[in-house]
Amino acid sequence: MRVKRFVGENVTDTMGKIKRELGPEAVILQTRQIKEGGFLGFFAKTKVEITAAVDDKLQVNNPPEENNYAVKHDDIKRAYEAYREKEIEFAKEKSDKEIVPPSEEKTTHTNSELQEMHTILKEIKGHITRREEVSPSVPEPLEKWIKFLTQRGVSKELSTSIINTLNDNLAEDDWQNHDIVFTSIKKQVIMACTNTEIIRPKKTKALVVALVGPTGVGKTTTIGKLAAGFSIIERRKVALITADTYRVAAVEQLKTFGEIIGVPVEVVMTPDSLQEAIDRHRDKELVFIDTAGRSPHHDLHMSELEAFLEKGKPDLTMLVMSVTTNLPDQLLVFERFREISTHLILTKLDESFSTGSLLDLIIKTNLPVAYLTNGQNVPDDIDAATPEKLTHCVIGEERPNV
Ligand SMILES: Nc1nc2c(ncn2[C@@H]2O[C@H](COP(=O)(O)OP(=O)(O)OP(=O)(O)O)[C@@H](O)[C@H]2O)c(=O)[nH]1
Ligand SMILES: [Mg+2]
Repeated sequence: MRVKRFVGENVTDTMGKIKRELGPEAVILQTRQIKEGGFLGFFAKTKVEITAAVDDKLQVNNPPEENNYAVKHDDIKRAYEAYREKEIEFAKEKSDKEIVPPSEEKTTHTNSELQEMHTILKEIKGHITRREEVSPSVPEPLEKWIKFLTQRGVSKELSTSIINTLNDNLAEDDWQNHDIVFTSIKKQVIMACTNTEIIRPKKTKALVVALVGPTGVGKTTTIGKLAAGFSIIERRKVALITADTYRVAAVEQLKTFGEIIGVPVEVVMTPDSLQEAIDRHRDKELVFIDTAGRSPHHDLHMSELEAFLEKGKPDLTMLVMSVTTNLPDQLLVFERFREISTHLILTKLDESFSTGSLLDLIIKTNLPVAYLTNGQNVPDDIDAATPEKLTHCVIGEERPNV
């Protein structure tokens, strides 16, 4: 293994040097900004220092053949990994230093939480009573299909309603025919999942897209995937603005990531500066706004977010939700974000075995689903949402043995 430190005016420059000297297999170990030159601390120039390493057996002395893409796929992955490492380091430092908030806020917070839970419980109870009163019973041969759907994560209420609808349209002779029943369920699910819509940038006007949602659901990672995909694969002019002022230490690394994929990154602290930053990027085709994760229980944080969005006026505001969150919590989140959300992005599909609850979520929110993410790898682990992919998540691809 050969490790070497490179210094340059900017990241693109320095990455170029690394590639020329160590070849495309070089791994970035660390990226940081340093001050060089100057006198008594004044007039020093900011430079970029990158420490890179290469396995001696892999080192290529000849420069790699240039392909159409200025940036290699692995560069994006490595740059984003470096950003994430920095962010995790920062989060750890922050939590080590964290002081417990004064008890007053804590009590209010818990009270409002309890109140919301109480309301939801009441709603659920009312629902169950109503269902017991009016729901027609399902014929015995079809009951196992309700079990199949609930095991996939679809709520009992929705599973029963799907099988009841199917019962209305199916001849009694077909109840035992698993292929016919499964195809019929699939048809219903596809129909419920038709509302999908991806981002379609225009050449003539910058499309401003904000990602919002609770903490840790994958907003920043998804923006990384989208920004890399649109700028490198689709060759679109992209800018990234982050309004997440809680991660000051990670911002430099995010900028580094942006530089590598050729996307400017701006950090804004106030709603006014968000508006100015968007105006500066009117020449782009796509402007992504990353926002800080917001707990739906925290009114002050929600109002801050709303203030940013009022000034930024994004064309699309995508509510990011993880499928690993349980349905009642997802619905609580949706209630808090519904006024500002235009689309849904569903994340962490790779982490859940019962993704059927997304059908409940899609039906209840009635928002178009834009993307599905299925892993931590930037830029690969993202798919445009389609009715077929959503259906696959809900009921699987193969007919089950019920
Ligand atoms: N398994 C899996 N992990 C993911 C996915 N998307 C994001 N993650 C991981 O989830 C964690 C949080 O991701 P972030 O992108 O920082 O989430 P965020 O919503 O920006 O978080 P905050 O800014 O703190 O609100 C990271 O470890 C990501 O790698 C996904 O589709 N699948
Ligand atoms: Mg984030």
